[in-house]
Amino acid sequence: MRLISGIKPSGSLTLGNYLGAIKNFVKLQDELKDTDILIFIADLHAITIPQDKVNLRKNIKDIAALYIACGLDPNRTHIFIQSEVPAHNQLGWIMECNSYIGELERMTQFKDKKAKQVQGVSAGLLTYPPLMAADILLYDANLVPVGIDQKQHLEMARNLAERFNHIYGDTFVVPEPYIPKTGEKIKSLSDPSKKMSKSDDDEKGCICLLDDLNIIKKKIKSAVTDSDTKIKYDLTNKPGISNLLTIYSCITGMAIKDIEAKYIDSNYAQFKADLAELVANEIKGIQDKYNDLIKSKELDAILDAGKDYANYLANRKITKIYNKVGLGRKR
Ligand code: AQP
Repeated sequence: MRLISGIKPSGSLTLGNYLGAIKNFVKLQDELKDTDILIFIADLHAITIPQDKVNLRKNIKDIAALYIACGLDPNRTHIFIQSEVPAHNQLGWIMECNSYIGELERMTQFKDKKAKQVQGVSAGLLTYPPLMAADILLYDANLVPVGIDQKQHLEMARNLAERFNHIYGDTFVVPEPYIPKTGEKIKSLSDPSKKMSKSDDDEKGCICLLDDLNIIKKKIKSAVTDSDTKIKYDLTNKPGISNLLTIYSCITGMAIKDIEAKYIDSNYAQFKADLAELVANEIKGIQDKYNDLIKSKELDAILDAGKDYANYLANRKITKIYNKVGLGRKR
């Protein structure tokens, strides 16, 4: 069994990335003892939207350090940077050549990002899913933990694997998504109708793992709720408070029903104050470890080891794929 997933360094990591993705990577790492685990930093995906090169480099290193600070164990999980494994691009191109423009244009994320883009929309934004398929299929990964918003891209990776296997013969493992039950979509604190995203310009809506702890508390205390007073999970009528309950549940592991019962006689201010403390405490632990790691030589050594292992697997696979497609000379 092999598990793979990644996060793109398109900004500073958010509480959404942590609760919807990284916390699950860690849980799976600890549960799936016999599984080979690869977690990468998807820097090639980040440049589908224009990035400042200094920020991009910082975000890449930050994510690597945060992966470990959040609990990924480099002795158990291979951590690497996508652009340091050229076979991702090689297979990405083959996947693009097996994708249809119509199906790419139908992807929700492409439509959303295209709508938000003020300047020209890059071709890379359209061909993001075939590259993501390559990221997964290159390693014959069975299991891909992602948030619900990435489910459509994963479906596309499955389709591309099946399409390729049909044309060229059995080559790829068809991957399964793994979507966590709670915390699958953490919403913006200022507009709970939209997802909390690291590239969101609205700073109040988003908690970054590297935010000052007092600012984190303030953001939670001023999160948008409603004019009612009951602490009750109701996505339609109380999206703000439902989002805060989801965050509370993800941090503590408590069931939403039990949290509702705990706060039955309480008010929003008390609930938010408690949640602010919980989140700040959790993030403090992460920041302490991050601060130790970020300037250390250890981080580069971990990324070098991850790069070597990923290149070893990926190069073996790409040779087989080139032979199946008939590219170059037989190797
Ligand atoms: N708000 C969220 N709630 C739950 N899960 C989330 N993820 C992202 N935001 C939330 C999950 O994090 C993983 C990494 O995502 P990504 O960086 O590769 O892409 P993304 O989903 O586009 O993340 P962002 O933060 O929204 O980035 P931008 O703003 O650049 O588009 C995925 O598993 C995702 O589901």
